[in-house]
Amino acid sequence: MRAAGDRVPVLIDICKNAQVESCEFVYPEEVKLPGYQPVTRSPRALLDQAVGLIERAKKPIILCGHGVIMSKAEEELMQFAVKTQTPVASTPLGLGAFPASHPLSLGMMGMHGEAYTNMAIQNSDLILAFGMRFDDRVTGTLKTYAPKAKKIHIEIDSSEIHKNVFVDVPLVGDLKTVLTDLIPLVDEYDHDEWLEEIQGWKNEADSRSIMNWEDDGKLYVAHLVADIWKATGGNAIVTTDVGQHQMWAAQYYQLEKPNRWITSGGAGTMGFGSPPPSARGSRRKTGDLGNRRRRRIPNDRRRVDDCRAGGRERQSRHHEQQFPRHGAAMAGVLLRETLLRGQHAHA
Ligand SMILES: Cc1ncc(C[n+]2csc(CCOP(=O)(O)OP(=O)(O)O)c2C)c(N)n1
Repeated sequence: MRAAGDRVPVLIDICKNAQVESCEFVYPEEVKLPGYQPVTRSPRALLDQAVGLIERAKKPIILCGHGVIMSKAEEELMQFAVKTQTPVASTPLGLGAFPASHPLSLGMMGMHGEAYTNMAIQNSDLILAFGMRFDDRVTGTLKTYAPKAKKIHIEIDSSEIHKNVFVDVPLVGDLKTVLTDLIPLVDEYDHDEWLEEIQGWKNEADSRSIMNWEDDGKLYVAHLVADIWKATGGNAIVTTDVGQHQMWAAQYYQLEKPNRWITSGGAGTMGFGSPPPSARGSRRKTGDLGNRRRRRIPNDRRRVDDCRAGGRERQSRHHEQQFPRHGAAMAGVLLRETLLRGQHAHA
């Protein structure tokens, strides 16, 4: 399936005779799976329906999921958002697909997301869901989820359509292909009033934000993560385990680019934080559990293992031994030490 272009977790079930018999193995040049023929393009009639909804929308919002990164559709997302002046909220795994510093970026949505982002979703009249699956961590109670919004869902996995949230226009296909088809069909819009309304919620939230607190001599994780973000110029590859520190990293490490955020999503098991940074030498793995690709990385990109205070002690000796010679382990140790010192300072 990976060779066929999809990058999802794959269960390999090896039957008994394959385990005990022997044969000549030739690696196939082209993989053809009769039972796996994903649709990559949406029909024009459905695209036109989507265009109609986009045309009528006064308060549209894009929900950007991991699918944007898997489909390599970051550029198309940017083109669509800018052309239609539609703000972009991100799922935890979609972070980095749209630059956090962009004026249309609303950051992370959902249970651990920004309140103003969730306000924008709840008050929107059109949701454009790009490569995301309306997980309960981003929707909350489905009965009250975005009640005024029409919904367009672009998603390669047809089993996700109408699964959690009923949508008005399902566009099953590869996001990059579907957006490439859709962008020329939509007009340019400005949604100044809507963007101002969101800005009002954002200003209100900013006035209470921990990021705007005066330095009172205490160490706050939000400030620490933001300082690491500044010190690394936002260019580090950030890996996390599962838990509160993961959400802090998601909230305060402002990602500008994709594939620098290695964290587990729906399959969130504690212990995830150990394998990614322990990839050998200066190699890295990118993406979610099912989306790991090894690549050489330039030495100037530092890894920050944001595993929280004390977390490392629980990890196995086996993994300890595999930490790379430079980079992540050091950053992880520094962060942990600083957090521990911070905790002691509070005690
Ligand atoms: C294997 C496993 N067991 C339990 C959980 C449920 N769980 C999610 S976060 C968490 C606490 C994690 O604590 P820690 O690693 O110290 O990180 P923190 O939340 O303090 O940042 C637990 C028990 C899980 N996700 N995976």
